Amino acid sequence: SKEIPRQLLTGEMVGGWFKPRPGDAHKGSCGRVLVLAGSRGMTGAARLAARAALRAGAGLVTLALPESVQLVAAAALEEVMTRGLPETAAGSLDLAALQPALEACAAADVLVVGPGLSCQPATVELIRELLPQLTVPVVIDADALNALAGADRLLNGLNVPAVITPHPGEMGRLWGVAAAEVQQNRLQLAKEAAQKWRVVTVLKGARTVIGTPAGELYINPTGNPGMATAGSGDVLAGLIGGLLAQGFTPEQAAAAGVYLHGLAGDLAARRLGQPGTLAGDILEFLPAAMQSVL
Ligand code: NPW
Ligand code: AMP
Ligand code: MG
Repeated sequence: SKEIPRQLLTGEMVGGWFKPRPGDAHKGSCGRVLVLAGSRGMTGAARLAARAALRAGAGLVTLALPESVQLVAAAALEEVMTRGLPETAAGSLDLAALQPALEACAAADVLVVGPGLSCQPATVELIRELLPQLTVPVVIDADALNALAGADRLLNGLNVPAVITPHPGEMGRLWGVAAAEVQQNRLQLAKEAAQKWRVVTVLKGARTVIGTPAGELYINPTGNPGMATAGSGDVLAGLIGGLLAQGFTPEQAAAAGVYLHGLAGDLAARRLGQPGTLAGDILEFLPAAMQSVL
């Protein structure tokens, strides 16, 4: 079979994309991230993504989530600001959240959308209305990707740079094939999807593959099966958003995020063992992972 050209990510590449902070940096100049995530029963995903954006180095992070879970989420988040938005009877974001969500986006540099949103019909509708109106770069994960299943053409209608972060199940729903078929053809699919949708495509799983709209492919050597744990992907989405907000290009943010997320998972597993590693531990080891490439 024909070899598809691809590049293995290295710590040297990733370290080279970090610029030292100017001495007069302030929190407003280090990137403002809005995380639109969470629903009743899945506030953890939203909190992990928001904290990961801060760990990436973003100066200010706001988590916007259904109003009935705002206070419980806020109680477990010291550094993150929160904003409650209109919700459905099931406790997920309602279509009525569209205008306030767009306002919050306009005050941010980057949007991270999807973790823990749920697939309630009104939430799906909200995502489908919101994405074409965005004016800031976006990281699209989890239920925001599920909302695009059968409507993937909306990706081509984006007016902003985007990174999508599907796991094989989400990629299968988006592409219209089974997850097993995605796994048989990871490189080709990541490349084709990135070129078709013109978004940086992070196809997750052991040896995550990153496809770019220009047709390049990167493969990630870091990470371990200890990362197959609830919330792991939610950390990655926030991390990529936080890097994007600091001036990384979408390609760099995706590649560096994936590499550092895996490295943090490796450091966590070395200390805690693979079965005992939690997504929150990956978050705690992110600073050490970042320092090791700088
Ligand atoms: P299977 O099981 O093998 O048939 P879903 P989710 C497949 C939130 N979370 N290789 C898998 O296939 C998320 O953010 C909240 C092969 C299955 O069909 C989302 O909003 C948490 N197949 C929501 O939950 C912590 C693979 O995909 C499907 C695969 C649902 O997201 C947990 C599973 O994916 C969670 O993050 C692989 N490597 N990976 C919280 N604390 O609040 C996945 N699949 O149905 O999209 O469910 O990923 O859990
Ligand atoms: P999610 O399914 O959205 O929570 O994402 C899971 C995250 O953990 C992704 O970043 C995957 O690449 C990573 N991950 C899961 N399983 C493995 C594995 N066996 N080896 C390396 N990374 C993994
Ligand atoms: Mg996920």
